[in-house]
Amino acid sequence: MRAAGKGGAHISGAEGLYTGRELLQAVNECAERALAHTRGAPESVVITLEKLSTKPLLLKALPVSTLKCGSPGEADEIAGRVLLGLGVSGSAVSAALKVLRADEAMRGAAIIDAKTGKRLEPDRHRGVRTSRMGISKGARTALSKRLAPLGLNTSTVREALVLATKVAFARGVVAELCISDDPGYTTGYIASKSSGYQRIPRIKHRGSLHGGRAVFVKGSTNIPGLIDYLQERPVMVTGVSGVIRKVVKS
Ligand code: WAQ
Ligand code: MG
Repeated sequence: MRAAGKGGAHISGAEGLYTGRELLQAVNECAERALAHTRGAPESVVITLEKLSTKPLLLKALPVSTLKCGSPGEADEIAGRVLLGLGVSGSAVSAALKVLRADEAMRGAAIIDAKTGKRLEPDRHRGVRTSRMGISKGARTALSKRLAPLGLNTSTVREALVLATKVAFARGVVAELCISDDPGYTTGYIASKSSGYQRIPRIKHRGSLHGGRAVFVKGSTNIPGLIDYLQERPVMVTGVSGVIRKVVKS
């Protein structure tokens, strides 16, 4: 689903993989979400349905943890520190934060060279939209069971975890940094195959419309290949990892 406001400005998007009757329910939920979005009323909503022509790649969801963070300023420091530990340079983190904290949110993610901080996606206005990922019924039930005791069993968290899992398993990806563009949602995350999905509370002030995603990649990455994987390759999360109860110090 894609919902846009005046002049095509990004309001909301969503994607998933569904079978049978789930599909109609998903279409309904997408329409509802688009029409009642906190970023504003859309001028257009486009819902596209496509049949998969290849079997999805099956992945286990990244483990979830929550870092201790008190403010957006602290979040930037934490992001710098955690990402440096994963091999992302200070200049690459700065380049990412510039995009994620810009007034106008992109529809997709910026792709950034983890060493040089150079933007690598061909369309810098749109970015690259990760699509064709979903979660099996069994994994969704298992995930809900693990997230519920922590008050984290929301579609926002579940969908972000599925997306982050697909991105983390891409060839060449070092890490991902995300800030929601919803004015009422102030938690972001850092995700990677080695560190899992680390939530960062209070990464932005309530009410702000900025947000975005940055995917940090090794310099040697085949960018067209990466974009093809992110946009086209169907990925299904069919298993879950642990959810760490305690807030962890970064
Ligand atoms: N592919 C690439 N980039 C995307 C996609 C996608 N499918 N969906 C969103 N983005 C980019 C786009 O620039 C948005 O402006 C930005 O990310 C934020 O999207 O554990 O809600 O859907 O508590 O607002 C993460 C924390 C929530 C969840 C993320 O993102 C938690 C969220 P949003
Ligand atoms: Mg949003």
